[in-house]
Amino acid sequence: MKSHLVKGLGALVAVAGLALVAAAPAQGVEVSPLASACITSLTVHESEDWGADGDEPFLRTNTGTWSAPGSMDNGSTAAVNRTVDTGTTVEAWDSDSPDPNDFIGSDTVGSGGTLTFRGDDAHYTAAYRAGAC
Ligand SMILES: [Ca+2]
Ligand SMILES: [Ca+2]
Ligand SMILES: [Ca+2]
Repeated sequence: MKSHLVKGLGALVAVAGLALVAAAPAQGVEVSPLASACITSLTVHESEDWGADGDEPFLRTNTGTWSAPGSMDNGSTAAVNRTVDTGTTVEAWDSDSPDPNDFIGSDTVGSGGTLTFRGDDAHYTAAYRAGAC
């Protein structure tokens, strides 16, 4: 009888230990400095290209590259919906061919708001909010 009780306690401790191990990563995510943000949209206020179609914007982020679905002229907004890490840098570019792509600017992801890219006489902004997309 006693040995059964000891075995039972041992199993209980083992289960509790597993539960603690399983819970630890979830707590780690909550306090992680690498919080997520969601870039929701990109707006081209002033394009870099002079052509009638405007620019072919793309964003380089720490989670990969997002490309606009097509050309974007002044005043045009496209949905982005890309999750990035807070504190990382996002670069905006205009894709060109055959001449090299143009760097429009870079901005750092904070806790929510607007990323601003101003360079090469162009002006883009990207809206973002806290939390993953
Ligand atoms: Ca260009
Ligand atoms: Ca272009
Ligand atoms: Ca160019």
